[in-house]
Amino acid sequence: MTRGMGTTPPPSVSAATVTGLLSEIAGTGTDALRGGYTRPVYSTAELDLRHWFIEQVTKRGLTVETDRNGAIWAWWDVPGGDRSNSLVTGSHLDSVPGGGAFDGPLGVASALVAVDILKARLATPTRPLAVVVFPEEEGSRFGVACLGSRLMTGAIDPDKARNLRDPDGSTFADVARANGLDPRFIGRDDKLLGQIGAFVELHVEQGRGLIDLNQPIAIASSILGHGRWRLSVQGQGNHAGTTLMADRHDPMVSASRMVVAIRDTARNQAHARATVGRLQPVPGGTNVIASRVDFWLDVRHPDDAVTAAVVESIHAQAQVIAAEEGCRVELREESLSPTVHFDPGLQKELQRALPQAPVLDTGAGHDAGVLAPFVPTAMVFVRNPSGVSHSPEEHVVDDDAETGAETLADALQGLMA
Ligand code: HGY
Ligand code: MN
Ligand code: MN
Repeated sequence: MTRGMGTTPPPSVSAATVTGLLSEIAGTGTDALRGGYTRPVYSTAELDLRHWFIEQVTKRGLTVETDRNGAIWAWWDVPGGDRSNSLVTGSHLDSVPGGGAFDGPLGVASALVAVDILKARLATPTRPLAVVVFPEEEGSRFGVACLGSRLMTGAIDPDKARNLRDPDGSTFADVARANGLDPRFIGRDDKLLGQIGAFVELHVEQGRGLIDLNQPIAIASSILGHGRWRLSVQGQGNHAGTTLMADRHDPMVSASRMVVAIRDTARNQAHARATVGRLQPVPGGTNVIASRVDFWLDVRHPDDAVTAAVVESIHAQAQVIAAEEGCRVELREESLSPTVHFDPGLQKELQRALPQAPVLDTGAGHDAGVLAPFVPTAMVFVRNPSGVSHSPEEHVVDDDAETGAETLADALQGLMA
């Protein structure tokens, strides 16, 4: 891997390493049941990670601010403090249930080490630099992915956000208020958006691209369009022992047939991906025929019109299945993100700084994808030798982790020139 800009100071100067920083949080939010990490936004685990981040950036002399939507911004200001045309990097600290150690935290830890490297190379930044941690990137608690960056860009209606509920029934407004935000003021932040000259997010690769290319680092070209829909299947709850098979209207059977139909529909559509990873029977008793089954559908495709057509076909099939089973089904869109192509100019700048890095698209959503329509945005991926993500198996080897941080520092320095 050739270095793009400058030479990295001897280890003694940038004492922190990505691996070392990640080891500091390795015990936070571990999930004994699922394995891996469960760090939903504003949970004790995620709050501990927020405190860790604030400690780290304070140690680096950065100015820490939390915005109206709960994102934490750590600024390395230029003399005089003008923040226009700033360079922003960072990622998220929340996780999916049973997630890996790197999805989110790798981007945050790499940004911290990149700041160390840049501080060793430059007395003061020629552009203001900020490290940001966005809340609820995974949407694991309130159901909408990238909730923090969607609020900041106005991509979600603040009222809809305030009324989002977590599995316990708490609203985002209540949880945000309990964590120091004023829910009346969540929403688009033109001032903050206007300050961002470029956003570069480093992230663990969540596929096999870099393994097959035998490269440690890639530059992102695009993010597959993706959405989430909730299907509620209404049947007749009843007793498992006294209800004859012929007399049943079992939503669990309907939902199960629908899940297989979803798989078949996606299999028959080139480049489509459809997933049901979460299913909730009500009431959920072993000896009870469910009265209702809710499940969530995740559909992705490079062409947004095809995503819509796949969902429409799934909905039509679900209605036929429900009717055959004497049930009813309702489908409701929960979030939708169009396919995003990153800023070509920024991508060229990164390619100049990282001449050997291949350019890859991704099927995973990111805050960078939400910001892309509003500010020049780019992403850098770090090799994941497991090729697996949203799972405890997700991995990054130490050398690649450090290469990622140095690459990020090179890229940021290139954008400072
Ligand atoms: O779901 C995604 O693609 C991302 O990991 N939030
Ligand atoms: Mn992520
Ligand atoms: Mn993720």
